[in-house]
Amino acid sequence: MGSTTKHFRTCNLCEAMCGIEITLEDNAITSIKGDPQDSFSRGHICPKALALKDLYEDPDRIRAPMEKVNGQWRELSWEQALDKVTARITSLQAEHGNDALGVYLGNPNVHNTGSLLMSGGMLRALKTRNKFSATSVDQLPHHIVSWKLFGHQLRIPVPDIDNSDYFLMFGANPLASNGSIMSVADVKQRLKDVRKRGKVVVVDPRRTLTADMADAHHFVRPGTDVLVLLAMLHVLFAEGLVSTGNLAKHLDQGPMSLADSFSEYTPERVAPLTGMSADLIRSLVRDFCAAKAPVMYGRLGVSVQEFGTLSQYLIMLFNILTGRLDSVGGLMFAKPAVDILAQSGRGNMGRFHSRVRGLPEFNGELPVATLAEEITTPGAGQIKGMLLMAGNPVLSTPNGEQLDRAFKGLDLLVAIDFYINESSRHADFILPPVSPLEREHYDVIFNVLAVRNNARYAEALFPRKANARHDWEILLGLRDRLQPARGLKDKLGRQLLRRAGPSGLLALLLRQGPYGGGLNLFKGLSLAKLKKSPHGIDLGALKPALPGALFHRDRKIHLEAEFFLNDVARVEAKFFNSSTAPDQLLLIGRRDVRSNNSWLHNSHRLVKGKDRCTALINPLDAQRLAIADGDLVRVTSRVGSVELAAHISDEMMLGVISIPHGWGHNLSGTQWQTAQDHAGVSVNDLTDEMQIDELSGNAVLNGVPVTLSLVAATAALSA
Ligand SMILES: Nc1nc2c(c(=O)[nH]1)N[C@H]1C(S)=C(S)[C@@H](COP(=O)(O)OP(=O)(O)OC[C@H]3O[C@@H](n4cnc5c(=O)[nH]c(N)nc54)[C@H](O)[C@@H]3O)O[C@H]1N2
Ligand SMILES: Nc1nc2c(c(=O)[nH]1)N[C@H]1C(S)=C(S)[C@@H](COP(=O)(O)OP(=O)(O)OC[C@H]3O[C@@H](n4cnc5c(=O)[nH]c(N)nc54)[C@H](O)[C@@H]3O)O[C@H]1N2
Ligand code: SF4
Ligand SMILES: [Mo]
Repeated sequence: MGSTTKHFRTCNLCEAMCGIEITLEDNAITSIKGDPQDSFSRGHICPKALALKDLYEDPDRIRAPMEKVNGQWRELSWEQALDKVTARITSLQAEHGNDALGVYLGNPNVHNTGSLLMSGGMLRALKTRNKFSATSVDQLPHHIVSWKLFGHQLRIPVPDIDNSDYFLMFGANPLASNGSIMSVADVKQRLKDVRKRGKVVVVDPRRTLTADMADAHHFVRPGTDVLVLLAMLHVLFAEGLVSTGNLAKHLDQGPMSLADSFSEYTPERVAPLTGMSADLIRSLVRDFCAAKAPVMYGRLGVSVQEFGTLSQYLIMLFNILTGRLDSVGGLMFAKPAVDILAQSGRGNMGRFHSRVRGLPEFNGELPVATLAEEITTPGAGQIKGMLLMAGNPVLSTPNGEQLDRAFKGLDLLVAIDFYINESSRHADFILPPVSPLEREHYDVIFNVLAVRNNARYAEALFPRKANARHDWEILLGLRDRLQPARGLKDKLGRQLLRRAGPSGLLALLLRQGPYGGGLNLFKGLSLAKLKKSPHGIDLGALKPALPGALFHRDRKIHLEAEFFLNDVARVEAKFFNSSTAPDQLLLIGRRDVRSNNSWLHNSHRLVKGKDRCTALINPLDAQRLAIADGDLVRVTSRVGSVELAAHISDEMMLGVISIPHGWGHNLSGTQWQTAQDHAGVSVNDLTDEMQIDELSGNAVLNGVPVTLSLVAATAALSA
């Protein structure tokens, strides 16, 4: 008889932090289930959790460092690989300057405890200003709003979903995404509970799964949320509904002076542009204000549009002016056990600008929409080499095709990744870390954004093999070579850090954190206690946290009207002084619960079945263009065109088309067999790198103008 063991941990694949129970028989995974005893997720799980097993077992996963020589991959030892990469980076920077090396950090870094806690020194050792990340195709507006208003880019409040009775949601589909900037496992049940107390209302150009279960769903024309929000603030002032309540004492200025900014934006004026009637906009405000514990939440659909930052500001302002920030059932600040805010930069903006287009840095990073031109435009400071860490920007950033060509022309590309993806296929070196189950896990970031305070830690399920490396070990290995220790103290410090590893740092941070015992080793939350609590420790509901949560020296919320509301001039120019071509459709994205950005398509169980990379269009648009369900259509934008099957559905707003991102696995040289069989096309071959939210530099991925035409009818295709 073989041995059966159970292992409990949190799934690190998305922001929901589900507790899972993994069963091992003779050291092989036989099941992954939701852990009903988990203090946070109460047994919830989604189909992606099983991909953790697939990732671990995947024969396509790279397990040894590799170098491409004359177009052929060959394996290296870790010593050889790290030495060679260091030599190449050093000579590149010696010849062309430090900024000639660009870095791109992808999304999985924030789901990786070791990378989060240990990468700082390595990034500094690279001495380059050309740092980019997935932040600027995602949540950059949220950081800017929190940095300006609360004094720290990570001081982001989240909906207190468990106590809310009116949940007004713009541009989010948590039933597919499992929640974002709102870590909330089991979101479906939690939204059902909101409905029992009151209402869930969704504003989205598509009737999504979330919209389907809501009390009301309203179509909005992509990219016009800013107009709806300006009008909602207009109504708030015009109808005397501003009521900051307890928040008043925390504001740096009286809010009534802001009224003028919204005076022009009557619901009647914006209605024809947004597709939402004036009556509807008024009723949204009135219903919100009539509820006991309402909250307004806006997420990715709002962030990645032309007025993403202004829109996120207006959502925050609306919550503030109705007294819904730091209030039970409103937007609240979490109190995580690891106070990562104390350990990280508060934010900074515009200290330098990108070389070619002059876009501002935020927190030391430049907008990724400018990456390709920084590689292809000659001159001092041109990027000649790239380090990709857990990212796939060819599929995930605007005008991916152009970036793909740019990567091809680089002198050096190094990827820290366990797959050869559409971006790392151009690499000279691949440095593969272990897969998620081979490392310890604690959610350092997502507990900052959790709807309930809690702490969970899991050790590696499988110890890493002797010839494998953790991400953090790769990073330290490169750092030690690029910037050798200076003096004995530095040397000892580095040895200590390496020996401590992520869990050593975590133990310290938990002790120093708000629930830790500090110097008293017998008191408070500690790593040892977490190790003895496989289902995690619940640290209670979110609690009001002002003014302590604020980082500004005066301990006030800064309304920063000038910085944000100056952008209204751009709104005026865009919507009221220009016209759009009549035959254009607006393109938006979409997420599916069985997909995760660009990288889980190598798991057969997640990609099998119906093709999910389709163009969703409204029946009337289809009729006008003589397109039938299943027909092959061509979608064209300023930057490119793609061909894929159309799927006709009245879940789409008229004039809007939706294509999911993360597909397009038909490029040669990648190393994922299954994904290639379910290739799809990349929507980011349509999104436009020149279309950005000018206030932040964030990419515009929703509301991209495209045209649509029939390539071949299904009948012809099957003939
Ligand atoms: N059009 C459109 N584009 C979008 C979006 C959209 O909605 N529409 N969404 C955007 C958003 S929100 C995001 S976050 C980005 C994501 O964009 P990226 O972060 O660029 O891409 P991912 O698809 O997450 O690719 C992650 C890579 O990391 C590797 N990886 C996974 N785990 C680890 C690990 O632990 N260590 C290392 N070293 N590597 C690992 C995977 O193998 C994969 O190759 O895409 C953005 N792009
Ligand atoms: N299954 C799955 N889960 C994921 C991911 C994944 O790829 N797959 N990715 C993870 C990541 S990195 C992130 S950042 C989160 C994102 O999580 P969410 O913020 O929930 O993002 P989406 O599911 O893309 O939902 C965005 C919604 O915005 C709508 N939308 C598009 N344009 C507009 C617009 O102009 N106005 C309005 N009001 N709405 C608009 C879209 O139709 C869509 O329903 O999901 C995470 N979770
Ligand atoms: S929702 Fe799915 S992918 Fe996200 S943490 Fe839970 S099980 Fe993992
Ligand atoms: Mo994201």
